[in-house]
Amino acid sequence: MLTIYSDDHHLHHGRCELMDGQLMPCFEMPSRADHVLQRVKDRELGPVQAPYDFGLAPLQRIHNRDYLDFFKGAWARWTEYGEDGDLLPYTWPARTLRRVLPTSLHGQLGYYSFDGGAPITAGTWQAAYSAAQVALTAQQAIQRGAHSAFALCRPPGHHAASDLMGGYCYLNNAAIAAQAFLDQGHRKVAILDVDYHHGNGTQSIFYDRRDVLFTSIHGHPEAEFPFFLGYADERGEGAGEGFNFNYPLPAGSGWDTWSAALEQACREIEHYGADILVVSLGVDTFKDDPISQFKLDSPDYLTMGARIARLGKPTLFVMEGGYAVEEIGINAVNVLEGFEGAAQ
Ligand code: SS9
Ligand code: ZN
Repeated sequence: MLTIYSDDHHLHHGRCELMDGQLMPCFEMPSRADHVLQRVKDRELGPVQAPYDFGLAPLQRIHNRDYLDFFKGAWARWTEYGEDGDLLPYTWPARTLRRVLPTSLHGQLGYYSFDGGAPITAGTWQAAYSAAQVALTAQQAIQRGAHSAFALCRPPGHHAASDLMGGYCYLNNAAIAAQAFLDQGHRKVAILDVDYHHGNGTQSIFYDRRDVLFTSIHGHPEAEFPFFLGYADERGEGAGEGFNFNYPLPAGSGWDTWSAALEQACREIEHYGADILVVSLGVDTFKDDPISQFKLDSPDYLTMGARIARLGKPTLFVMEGGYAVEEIGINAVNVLEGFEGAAQ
């Protein structure tokens, strides 16, 4: 399988995040992607190529122009204050407040984010832009006839909505790639989000559309980030009604529970008749993940990949979460090897 990768992800390294009342080093760190790349090479998964630059237009198909402008320019505005620490929001337009766009940097940052978990650093825009190009380059490989490809993206994307950052995510790499497939002539794209956390950004982007089916298996939002989306009764709206499927599972879920949900998601994807499958590949479902509560073990990821392959669709894998840094490479590449072993 072809892997697309860029070293540009190193340009994004958030310093810390709030965890249990303390500032901790960010769990979403550059070594994550380095470990995955190393495993791709160790296992001789296939060639590793740098991304092409498709520019801003495919990003603008998913993200609002004002949001992209804000994100691109935020760091320069921050340095004008003489600051060089991470730029983090601290006030959001929650209930009772107005959804106005203030003029101040921090007001705007609150407007364009939904949590305090997406630090902007000097290189965040460039790293996130590059991650989107990685996804688009892998998408192009499939468009040109490859049966599968792996976009080794970092920072991840599935929590990012059309004009919101959060949960370590800024640009929704999977959504940008899914839209590119549609723009290049495909009619039905299915997204399968296997990250431990609900892909709230991806769901919201496609919620009122039927040309993208969104399915997600994740920790129940009653108890887990992002808390305010990802419930089973969210089925889509308007033209998109019936094209959104959430499978929230309790903490402690292992492979038996998880794979039963995967069966249901696969049934929906088959019933939908997708031309293309985009997998939001998070491996924070692993038993030793430091911020998650599922119990999948490394061999389970081989089985996961094999099951996905049986759908028989051209498949784009887009890297999302996974914070057990030592094992992230093994687990992510196991999915890809399981897929290749079972794909015809
Ligand atoms: C508090 C926990 C916030 C956010 C998780 C985002 C996962 C992205 N530090 N957790 S896949
Ligand atoms: Zn996650």
